[in-house]
Amino acid sequence: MRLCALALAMLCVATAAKAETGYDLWLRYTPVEAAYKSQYGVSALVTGASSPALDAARAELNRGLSGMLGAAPVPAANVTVDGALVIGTPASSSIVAGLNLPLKGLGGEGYLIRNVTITGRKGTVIAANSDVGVLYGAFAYLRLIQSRQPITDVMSAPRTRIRILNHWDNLDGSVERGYAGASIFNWHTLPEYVSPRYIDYARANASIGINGMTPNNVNARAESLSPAYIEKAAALAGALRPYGIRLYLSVRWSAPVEISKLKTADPLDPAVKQWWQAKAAEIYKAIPDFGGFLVKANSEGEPGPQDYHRTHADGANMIADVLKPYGGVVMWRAFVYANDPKLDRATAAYKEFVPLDGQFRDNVVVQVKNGPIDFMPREPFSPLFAAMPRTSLMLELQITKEYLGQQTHLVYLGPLFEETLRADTYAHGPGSTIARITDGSLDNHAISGVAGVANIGNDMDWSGSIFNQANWYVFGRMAWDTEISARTVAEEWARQTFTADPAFVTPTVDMMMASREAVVDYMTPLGLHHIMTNGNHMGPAPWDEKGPRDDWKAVYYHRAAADGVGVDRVASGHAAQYKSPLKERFSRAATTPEEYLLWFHRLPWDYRTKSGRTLWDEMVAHYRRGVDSVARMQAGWAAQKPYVDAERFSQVVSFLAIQHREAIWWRDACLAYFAQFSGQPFPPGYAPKYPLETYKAMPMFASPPP
Ligand code: GCW
Repeated sequence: MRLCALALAMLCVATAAKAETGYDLWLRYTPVEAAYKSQYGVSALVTGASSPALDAARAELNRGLSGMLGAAPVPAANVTVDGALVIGTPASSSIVAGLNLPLKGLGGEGYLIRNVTITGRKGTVIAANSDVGVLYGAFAYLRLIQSRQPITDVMSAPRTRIRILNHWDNLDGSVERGYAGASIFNWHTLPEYVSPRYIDYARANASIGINGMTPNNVNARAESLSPAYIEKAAALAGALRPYGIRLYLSVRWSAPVEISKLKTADPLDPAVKQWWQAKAAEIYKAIPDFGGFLVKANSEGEPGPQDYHRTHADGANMIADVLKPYGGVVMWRAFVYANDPKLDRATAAYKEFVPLDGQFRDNVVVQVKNGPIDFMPREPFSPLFAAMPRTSLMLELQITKEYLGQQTHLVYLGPLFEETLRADTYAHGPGSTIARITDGSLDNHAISGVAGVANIGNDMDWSGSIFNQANWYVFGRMAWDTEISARTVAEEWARQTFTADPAFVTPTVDMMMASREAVVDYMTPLGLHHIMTNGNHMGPAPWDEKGPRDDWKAVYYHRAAADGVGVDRVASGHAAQYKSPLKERFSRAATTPEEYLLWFHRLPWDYRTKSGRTLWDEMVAHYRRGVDSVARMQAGWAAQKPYVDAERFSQVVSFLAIQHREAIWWRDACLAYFAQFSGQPFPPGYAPKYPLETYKAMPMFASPPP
């Protein structure tokens, strides 16, 4: 009897999903169901010459296949059995060379997966022109198995050259706008100790095609360029190199003054240029494949060439010339806005950068945030994208969700990234999408790229929540393939991260796809923006009118009063920064897409929206809808319990509860505030629970009970 109970208990343990911390991300490699075993079986792994990237590919295939199929494939030098997997380049493998595969169009990073017959045996080949291409192919092959898709012929090459994570990590281990713990980069223990976590970080990035990273904050410290830190960075670069990931550094413009006591950091001063030349020589000696510099200059108080009455182009070009002999690039950020109360912040970057078009060296790429202000839940795309045809432009996206609920809110960013990439700028007529500007094809630029502000920290699950991992994932997949759809990527991710069972995947992906519109609705509907708490950017504070500068106060961004709400950005000249027909469209409220209504226009509270409701009633409806969507997400997730291990399941349950409470907080605080001006009553049953003063008095991170 006792034995029987024991056997039953053991059976239960064996069948219940194993608790997971999330550390393995989407690279879990759990066993495939028996029905799939024959479909994916690999008898032998056939490799040629070895190299760091090929060894990484082989190690990953062994790890993945042994996890999923129960045993690692037998290593072999030749194909002697059916079911062999051959990997390599024409240079590293005579078998690959002999297959005469169409590798030409794949460039230096693309790959091909193909079912082939070799010496009469059926097998599969993963081939590329470079070793790192083979590594990308190995990850794609494992992705097919993990997501239970058939191994059919695949050819894929990245559309962009630089696919880079920007970590806003400080040297002391803190992370600016980080919600996933402290930095994973430990500058204290580098260079001697290369944490195994760096390798897992590299694996995760390579698996989604990311090929660059800056480990230090754009609000940079000069110390990053000191000899000691260059040595530390070199050790990190060495760990990432086999995975095709290049290290770049954020640099502080005044570093020559701070490190070497130069009198100036004027880019046209010969001594300053010499300093950078010597610094570049020192860096490239330690890191031969160093990628280049990322610069935040004359932005939010950071030093820059304008301190010496020089332009952004003067600054960028000087260091570009220094990096040129080594093949390095300069990523110069366009996130600038002067402290000028008369200037509309949304127009600022355009005004400073467009006059410089044509003046930048060909190894400078100007890095532009997706929207004109700052990573809001929704913004129109930045008009800069269409206005600098003679400059390489990179798109900067934010993965870390500074303004979209940070750690806990389940917001899948795929739809936001897709909306940006597919936006038509009309730079050269219809079809001039941000994707084609970012990939360099619209104006034939050699440098192209996408940067993502990372959401990675030393939390066990890397990203602060399981669903935040999807945002890291979709960033990489879309940087590689700017045309891939957000839904396709969500499906891939959900299948690998949880299970390929359609009963789980379909509702989960639906939930993810709806989540971005939900956050827009409960935070900033109808083109509202920047109405969050000053400083931590977390909760609602449309009433905020404190702070050293006008454009850091919430009231600057909505100007609610009895006569209306919104910013007249036709008057400010912002609408006219867009190309026709957008500028005409955005210049009239009636033709402006309603999601941007109050971004471009200041309208009376009784303005009739497309639904026939007044602007006030429409605003109330959106805020309500946002909260209702989160309630639906909670109910939907509750039904997924049978498919997910308890640990990850319950994290999502708890975080959705926080999100629901905070969505109500956003809705009610904002409506209580705007109601003072609207002059219209709440629709019956819609009034916020507390008076405005209660919302205003909440301490940090606290919201009133719903
Ligand atoms: O989004 C804002 C952030 C700052 C950040 C800045 C930038 C790194 O609030 O923390 O600084 O943008 O992008 O430079």
